Amino acid sequence: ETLRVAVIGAGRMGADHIQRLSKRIHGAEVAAVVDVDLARAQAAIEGIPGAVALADAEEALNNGDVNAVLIATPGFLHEEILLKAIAKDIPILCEKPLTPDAESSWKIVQAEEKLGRKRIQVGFMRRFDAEYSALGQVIRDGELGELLMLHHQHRNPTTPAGFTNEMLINDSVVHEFDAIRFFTGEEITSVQVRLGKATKNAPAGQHDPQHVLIETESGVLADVEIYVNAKFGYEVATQASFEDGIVSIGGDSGPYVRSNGRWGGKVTPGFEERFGAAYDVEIQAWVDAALRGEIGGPSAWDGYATAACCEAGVEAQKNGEKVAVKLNAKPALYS
Ligand code: INS
Repeated sequence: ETLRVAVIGAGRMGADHIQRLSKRIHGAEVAAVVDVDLARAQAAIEGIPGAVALADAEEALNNGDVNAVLIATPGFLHEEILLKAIAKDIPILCEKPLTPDAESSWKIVQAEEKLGRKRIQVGFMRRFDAEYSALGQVIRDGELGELLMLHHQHRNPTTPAGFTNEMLINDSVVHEFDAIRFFTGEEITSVQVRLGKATKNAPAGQHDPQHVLIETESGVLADVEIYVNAKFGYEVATQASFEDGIVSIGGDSGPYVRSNGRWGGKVTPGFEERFGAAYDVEIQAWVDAALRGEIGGPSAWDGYATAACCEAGVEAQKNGEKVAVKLNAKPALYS
């Protein structure tokens, strides 16, 4: 059996997933690529036998050759496609964010609950990064005692056109919200955002960097430096403080070169390089689970809970206060 995947959105992430599905992933093939820009969809299916290019997501979902969907459009377009895909009862991989706000994410959770089984896996790929998963294991094994604090650095070289101030939270810090929930196994209870001195390199309307302070149910404190116009390259790193030790992950790795009176190495340019291997593991886990009728990673509940964190974060950006995260009761389907 093979997943015949419709990839919706042939932009930066979609194009990356199309290559992955057609070259590296076992048990899945690209059946259709959808993009409002049909020429972009056509370019994306080049060299992929049996794949069709379409301009409309619904047409792809109704195509008899399609039995799974990977949604890689911008977040504000996810809700409509998700509801249609849930109605089709097919495996869904939805890139983050699930949707841009808690209310629409809750609608998705409710639609899935009504369906009665988990069909949606949300694209939080950090859980599949070798170092992130190793740190998760250290925390669960308790080998360094209790986890007390998490310090996150999230730095991007630049932002694409149209990246708003809210997107620093909704598109970027959403990854840390998920990572913190993944590490602690707890929900996040509050978010505060402090706006300090800003770089001149940010586009108008964006305050960059920002400092985000987060608390979990048991009182683990986490902070995030989100800095999306950092110029030098792409960097996502975490330092975890335990009772009996400190663990750092995500720093640059070798080769370290000494030459001409200098030492150093190359900085990772973007998320495709930084998380390429994690995306491969993530998509393979999705495919393997989908072929068994299950999901292989974070669920729509995780998408909803992080959306609620983002909503608190965006409010906190505006008022500078510590904002409580409001969550509806977790449906039995997700526990
Ligand atoms: C991207 C992507 C990256 C993240 C960026 C975000 O959409 O999710 O992993 O580092 O901040 O804008």
